[in-house]
Order: sequence, then C-alpha cells, then structure tokens
Amino acid sequence: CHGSTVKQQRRFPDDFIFGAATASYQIEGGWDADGKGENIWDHLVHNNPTVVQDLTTGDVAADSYHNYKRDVEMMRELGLDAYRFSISWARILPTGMANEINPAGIAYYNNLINEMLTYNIQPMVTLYHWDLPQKLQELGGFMNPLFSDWFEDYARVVFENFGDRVKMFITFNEPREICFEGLEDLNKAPYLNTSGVGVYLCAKHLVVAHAKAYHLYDKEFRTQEGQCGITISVNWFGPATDSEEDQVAAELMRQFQWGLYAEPIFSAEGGWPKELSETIAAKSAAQGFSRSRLPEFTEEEKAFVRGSYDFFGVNHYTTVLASATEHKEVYAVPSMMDDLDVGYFWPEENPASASPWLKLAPNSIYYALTHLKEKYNNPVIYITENGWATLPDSGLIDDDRITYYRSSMESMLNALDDGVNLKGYMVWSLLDNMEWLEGYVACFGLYRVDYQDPARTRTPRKSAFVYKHIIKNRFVDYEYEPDTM
Ligand code: GBH
Repeated sequence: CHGSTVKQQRRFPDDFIFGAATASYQIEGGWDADGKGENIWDHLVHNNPTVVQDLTTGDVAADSYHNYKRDVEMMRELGLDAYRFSISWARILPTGMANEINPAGIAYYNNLINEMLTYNIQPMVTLYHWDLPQKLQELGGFMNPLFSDWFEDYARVVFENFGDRVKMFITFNEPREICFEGLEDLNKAPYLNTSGVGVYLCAKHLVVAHAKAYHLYDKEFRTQEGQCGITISVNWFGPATDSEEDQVAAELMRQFQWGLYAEPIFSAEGGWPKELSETIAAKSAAQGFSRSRLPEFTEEEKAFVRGSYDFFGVNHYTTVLASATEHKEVYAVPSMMDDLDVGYFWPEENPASASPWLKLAPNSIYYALTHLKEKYNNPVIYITENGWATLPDSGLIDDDRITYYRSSMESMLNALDDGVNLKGYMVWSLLDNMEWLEGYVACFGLYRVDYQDPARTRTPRKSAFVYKHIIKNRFVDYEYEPDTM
C-alpha cells in the first residue's frame, strides 16, 4: 500500500520472555517461621532499627510466605511467561551450612514452584539476593575465602531439590550492591565499612563462588537441561561531555561499577579490568600497602571463572554521567570511591521517580546492552530487573510508571534491531515490597500492597493492565487505556 504513512509496528519475538521479579527478604515475611534461621537483614533491622528510613522491617513485608497462591494468581492475571524470585538461604539452611536442611523451607519453595508450573509460568530462581545467613556473616561472610565452598554446598541443595523443575538459575543478584554497598557504603546489610579492602575481597570470592556453582551445575546437573548465569547491575554510565578525559572517566566508572564483576566472567581474557587493577595497585602502593588491596587471581582461578555463564542477567534502571572534573567529592582514604576518583551526576532534564537515584533516561537500555554486546561477544542477555518508584500514597493511577515501561520497551526494541541477543525482560516488581534501607517509602509494584491490612491485600495499578496488554500483543501500544480503571 504505497503512500501509506502507517508505521510498521515493531514487535517482540514470539519466544521473548516477559515476566516480573521479586526477592525473598523484600516480600516473604515469616522471618522466623517454621525453622528459618536468622539472616543479615533480620540481624541488622532488629539490632540497629534506626537504619531503615521509616523504622520498619521485613518481618512480615507482603507476607508472601503465606500469600504465595495469590502471588501466582497475579502472575496469571498479567499473563506472565516467567517469574523471577529468590530463595532465602537461611530458610532452607538455617545455619548457612548444608549439614542441616529445613524441610519446611524446601516445602515452601516446592509449593510456589509447583503452583507456578500448574499455570505454565516459568520459574527463574536467584540463589542469593542479599540475605546471607547470619552465622556465615559471623565467619566473615563474603570476606572469607572459604565463602565459595559454602555457596557451592548451598547451590547443590538448591539444584538437587528444585532443578528438576527450575530451568533458569541466577547465582547472585548485583555483586556491586553486595560488596560495595554492604561492605563499604553503609547502604546494605551487613552494614560494615571496611574502607577500600573488603569490597575487593568480596569481589574476588563472589566471582569464584559464582564459578563454583556454575561448574557444579555444568558438570552434575546439565541433564536437567537448564541454564545458569549471574545478574549484575549495569546502568548506563556515559561521559558528561565528549572530551577525552570524560570518556576516560566514564570507562573507569564502568569498570568500578560493574566491570569488576563482569570482566572476570564474561571477557575473553578473564581477570580484572585493566585500568581498574592498575589504578588500585598504584594507589595501594602509594598508601604504603605491601600489596594491592585488589587480590590477584591465580592463572588457574582466572581460567576457572572465565566463561562460567550461560547468560548475562542485567538489572537496568537509569543513566548516570561521569566527569573527570565536575561533581567530585572527597572520599575517605583508602576507599573504592577514592580509588575511582570520578565525579558523577544524573542528567538534570531526566524526569525523577520517588527514589532519588532513579530517573527516566531515554534509550538507556539500548546504550548499556549494545555496549555489552560489543564488549563480551554478544552474550545471551536477560533483563532481570527494570522498574520505577512511586510514593506510597500516590494511588493506583501510575502514569509515570507506564511512561517509564513504554520507554524501556522502545529501548529494548532498538537493541533487538541492532542484534543484541536479548531473550527476556522482568519488571521490578510484581508487587510492592520492602525497599531495603528505604523501607516502604518507595513502591515499585505493578500491584499495590495494603500494609494496613493484616491480609496484605494486593490491588493492580494501572501499569499492571498496560503491561498485560503489552505481553499479550507484543508491541508498545501508546493509545491503550485500560477500561477497568
Ligand atoms: C535493585 O537494585 C535491587 O536488586 C532490588 O532489590 C531493589 O528493590 C530494586 O533495585 C529497586 O531499588 O541512592 O545513591 O545511595 C538496584 C540498584 C543500586 C538501586 C543502589 C539503589 C542506591 C544508590 N540499586 N541504589 S544511592
């Protein structure tokens, strides 16, 4: 039909997986139910209650421990292909070690998985989303080189019990947040500041632990025909200006924010990012350390970690700009931020959400994913989180969240057009949940949770209807208005 001005709709491939994500501590509650052990978040919020902005805890949260059937019903209402949730390590291994397995914990996840499979919703399981058993923290947690053995033992219990039905495993959610925010930035449990040392010990032990779990799966559980990967937070870090020095600053920023964890696993050479490792070595020497604060890999470890993935899980939220000269702060010495020594800021013109770090940055996903494609030889990628924060009292009409999701969809279609091997997309989040140190002040859910109500009633927001429509039709419909609202 020549002369037509109708634009061809770009569609998502038929096998593209749409889903939603959550994490155990943020939704489950039942913090000490039926034999569950204490984890570092239970420990932090109970012993240091003022760290959470609204003085709340995850003791009950959305009470998904008791409401999992309703959660699966919501997945069906939305028409999800997949649901990403995490396993609470201390719920199945109360002390963290595999000598004692809690049958009630295994039963809970069996019930959830079976309920999902009844309705053909594919489980994507994260083994670790920040809730380390407290007993392991008391042994040094991620800073103990034996951490990777404990994690491997835990992974075996997970694969053995659930791997017959779960075909997608993610070892860790967001290493940067675990190592930097937990062990230096005082922004996550265990709420330690080990200033420029612990973050790097953690980085090394974490990637080795990931590789041990991956190789365990690869050697002993491949017959289950699933996949094993890791999720890293890859926001887009661009240069503030086109200047050479800002470009260098942006590259260093990428290396410290996510390359530290991605490079050893996904690069062809393995090991640490080059400039990052040189920078930390030089600073450490100048500070009088007899060796780099960044521990080295043996050649054997390097080879063991390199290539230990079936897919790259990406949590993507926003764009941050890096500057060699502007927006610089003075940091403690030694510290990771002092090692990095780059200024950063969120572009002024981008619309803000209810969380200060989260702004809508057009085409942000495209920039991040095409970068990963070039850098790591076009790996299979799943976006395992992407979402928008609103205020608790903002009602059910969340047009700003809808705008954000539509923008993300366009950005993904652009990435697909450029040949990015993107296979799926999980929104954060299925329902409102405990937003770590922000408590219940920032809401990410497609479903609102009524925390005043002991039943924790869930109600769909407008965005839930729009997401359902997108999943069903596989293109971005800007005209669509749900008539049920
Ligand atoms: C994800 O992290 C988490 O995986 C998920 O559990 C969480 O609920 C979701 O995001 C929404 O926050 O304000 O400058 O101190 C996303 C990455 C990085 C976002 C750290 C919050 C705080 C930075 N997070 N960031 S700052």
